[in-house]
Amino acid sequence: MNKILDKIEKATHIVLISHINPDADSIGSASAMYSFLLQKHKKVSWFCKTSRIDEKLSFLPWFEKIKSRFPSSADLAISLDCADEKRMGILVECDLINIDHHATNKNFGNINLVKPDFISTTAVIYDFFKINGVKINKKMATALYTGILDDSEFFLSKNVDGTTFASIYELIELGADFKLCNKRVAKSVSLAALRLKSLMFKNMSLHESAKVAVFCVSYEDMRATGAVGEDCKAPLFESLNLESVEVSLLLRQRSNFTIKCSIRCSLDIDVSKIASIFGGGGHLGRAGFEIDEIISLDEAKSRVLELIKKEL
Ligand SMILES: [Mn+2]
Repeated sequence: MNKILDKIEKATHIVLISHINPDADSIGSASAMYSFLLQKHKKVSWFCKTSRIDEKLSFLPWFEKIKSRFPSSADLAISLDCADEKRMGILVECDLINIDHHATNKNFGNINLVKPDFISTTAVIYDFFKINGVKINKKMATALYTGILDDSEFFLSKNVDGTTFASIYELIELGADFKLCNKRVAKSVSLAALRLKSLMFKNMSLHESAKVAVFCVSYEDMRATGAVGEDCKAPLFESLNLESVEVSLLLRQRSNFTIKCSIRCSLDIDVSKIASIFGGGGHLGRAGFEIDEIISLDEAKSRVLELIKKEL
């Protein structure tokens, strides 16, 4: 742990890295770290390769500081919630601290703080702050709460336990603006996201006696609705509530015609094994990967379905 504080102490310009297509956990982690590094009187930058970030996260402290250009003068980088190096979207040449909670993380940093049994990267950081006696202000508490809220699927995921609620209680005591977080992250939905959702459910197909739900989202669907990649997540989760469904698969075509895949599962199937075959990663019930070959959504669907069938 102190190796991390040591590295931070010695650095002059630190860049925080949120992953490509960042979620609330990656943005929340970096936001809390940003405040912490300012407390340490460090020069801080925040890098995210994705230039169009979900607006609903813009209430998080320092959000406006996010840049899609990597600062050349940084002498230390900290990656947050990046399951693998590729997720950073850049080849980091300076020292790197890797903070994450994905079981498939291969410890690609010079220093690694990777805790697979933690519900979110924000939970890892909260623990790090507590162990090291860091003063957690309201901004930090709000950012940490947001990551836990989203990665725990609003406190409904399988790995939620008493520790999760204890942390939430403490963060609210520390001044987390949880009502604002709930409103922005859990309650508000854009018209584009709602339109995408209706399209996704209209085109959803069921396989293996309706145990597997599959969504194919074309680039045209994304363009027509104006939705962002993150907007596919809610319908994907919701499909697991269908009484017969155990596994849900999303295949989303990107503007360059590569395909982004996400798998969610309500059983104890290690879907990250499937993701690993394609060079991706994840956790027990959720995984993601990319198919870099230019193939049709139908072709991708049959390839991945074949692998899912083997796991069922
Ligand atoms: Mn996460």
